[in-house]
Amino acid sequence: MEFSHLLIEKQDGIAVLTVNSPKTLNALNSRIIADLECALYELELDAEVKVIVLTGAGKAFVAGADIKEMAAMGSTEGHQFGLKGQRMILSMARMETPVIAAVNGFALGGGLELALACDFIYVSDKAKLGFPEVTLGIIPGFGGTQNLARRIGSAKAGELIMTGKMIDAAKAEAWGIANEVFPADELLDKAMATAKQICSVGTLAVSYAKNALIAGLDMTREDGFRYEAALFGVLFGSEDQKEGMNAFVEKRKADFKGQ
Ligand code: DAK
Repeated sequence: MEFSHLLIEKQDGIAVLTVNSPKTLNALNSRIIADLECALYELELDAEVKVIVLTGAGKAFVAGADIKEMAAMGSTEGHQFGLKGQRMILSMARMETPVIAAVNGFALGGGLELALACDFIYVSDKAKLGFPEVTLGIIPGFGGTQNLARRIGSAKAGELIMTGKMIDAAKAEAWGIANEVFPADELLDKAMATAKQICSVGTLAVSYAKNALIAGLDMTREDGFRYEAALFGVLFGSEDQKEGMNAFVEKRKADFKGQ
């Protein structure tokens, strides 16, 4: 399927999904939100794709939801817009395929929420992150209050969300929003190298690990342990587990099939 403001490039099990509307700093309008949900679903169903790298064209990752579109909305349209965005964000958590955010520039508001919905975030040294919603008289609405507080705690999340200020890449890393900062011209290569590493390990194990990590966040510790044990057990019925362990014993490289 073709998407007017998304680019998809696939190579060796990795799909690079680029939000491509640089004139408006990749701001998320209803069309782009719907297309992103569709594209992610399509990539999830593609057996060749083991990892997705999400990035933006030009100087922004995504500078937020489209303020010009939102400015004209009434409450029904605002509600529909919010539901659409939340559905896209929630569906990312349910995906089996890991998604790495390569934040190349501004990740603001809905853009930061999109990055936070990825499994982890790499940032360029040019990136600026923040939740400017309060400067517009609103609050984050694509799960930002929940996902950021879970990631870095309510105090730091509160400082970002209640002030609307932007932070730079170094602070994003120090605060635990970003895993690592890279020079801008190396960001994509670094994300691709990590994606390649993920492609080389047990595909089924990766998706179960993602599932355990995300589902466990909403469980008690004990329920999380039980859930982890159940998934652990299921993997012992998989070909990947046999292949991984046999390859170790036979001193050869494992050839995982994701089954
Ligand atoms: N929306 C629409 N257009 C945007 C945009 C945005 N978020 N961000 C930038 N643009 C457009 C600019 O208007 C400009 O277009 P023209 O004027 O040339 O037509 C073009 O992109 C280039 O931007 P600038 O000229 O401003 O570029 P600068 O480098 O000078 O500044 C900037 C970059 C990122 C500091 C600045 O553009 C900026 O402050 N942008 C707005 C950032 C922002 O406030 N983002 C948060 C948006 S609010 C909801 C759920 C979620 C949300 C809402 C509802 N529900 C549940 C209902 C989410 C809300 C948000 O994300």
